[in-house]
Amino acid sequence: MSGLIDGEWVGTDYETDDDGEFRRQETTFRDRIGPDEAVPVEAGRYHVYICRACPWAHRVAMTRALKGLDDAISLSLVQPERYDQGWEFSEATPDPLYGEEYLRDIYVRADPDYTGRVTVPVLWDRKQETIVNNESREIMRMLDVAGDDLATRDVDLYPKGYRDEVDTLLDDIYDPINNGVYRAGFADSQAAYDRAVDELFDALDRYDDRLADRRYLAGDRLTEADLAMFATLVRFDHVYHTHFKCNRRAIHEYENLWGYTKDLYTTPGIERTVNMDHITRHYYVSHGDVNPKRLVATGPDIDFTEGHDRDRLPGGPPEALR
Ligand SMILES: N[C@@H](CCC(=O)N[C@@H](CS)C(=O)NCC(=O)O)C(=O)O
Repeated sequence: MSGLIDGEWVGTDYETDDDGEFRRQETTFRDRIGPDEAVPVEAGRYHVYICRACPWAHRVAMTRALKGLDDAISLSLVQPERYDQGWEFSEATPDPLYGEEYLRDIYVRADPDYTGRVTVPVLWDRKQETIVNNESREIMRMLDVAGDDLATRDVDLYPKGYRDEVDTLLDDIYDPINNGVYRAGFADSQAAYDRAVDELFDALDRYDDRLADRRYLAGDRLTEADLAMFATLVRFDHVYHTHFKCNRRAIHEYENLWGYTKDLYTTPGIERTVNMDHITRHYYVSHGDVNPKRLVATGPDIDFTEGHDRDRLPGGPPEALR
């Protein structure tokens, strides 16, 4: 067990099961913000703690940026490197709410007896001084749907008529792709690694095909599923390919996935949520068991802004982003 046990810090190791397979823990704070929920939608009430390196947190940061929720929902960062005390605040990335030293202090404020991992993203309620939710998929959905009342831009990432497909896509890419890179990187046995890598590249091939005649995963509309996919793809060539040994192929070598990644990167609002310096520092430095010398790899030399040919496909970014 890592993270906190009954509010006491016990460390940051990742556990694998008897087969050497990495198992991600279920998250525990699962309240919802919404007009019919216990937690109301209110400007200025909520804060999100994220790390720019984290792909799960990235979904939330992108939703906030695309919908123009910056003034309504505040956001702050933790230091990208994570050592044995877990996520830290620093002079460059202070805790704006309480001036705490570690993110775990925020978890203990929410629940003095908290048992579980201390993860980002965290959605914090300033009024009740507690964590509303720490599950990225749910926070993304809350900001997207409930956050509509506070949004300054008409951007709907869970459009009616697409909802079942978006949910199916989010489920379908989670295990082999979003979590698949971690299953490869944190595997403790060759068999677990081989399984993860096979499933990952099978899924990437499948999605490369799917994107041949669709601009986005669900078709002509940009949706939450694209944000979830992009968060993994944009990190892939710099960290997952080398650090997590997902090196059968790089994303910039795929015919459609590469153009798709560049298309999303250059969608107004997205680029400012990507911090490749934080991404590389986090991965190469934080996992001492995977990369004991903690040297940060510097490549590859690829340009997410070099242009793409996705405009030929039907659809495009929401009007409000053009
Ligand atoms: N299920 C969570 C997972 C979040 C997660 O695992 N975040 C990572 C960073 S990429 C983390 O904070 N790890 C710290 C730890 O597990 O100790 C979500 O999607 O929000």
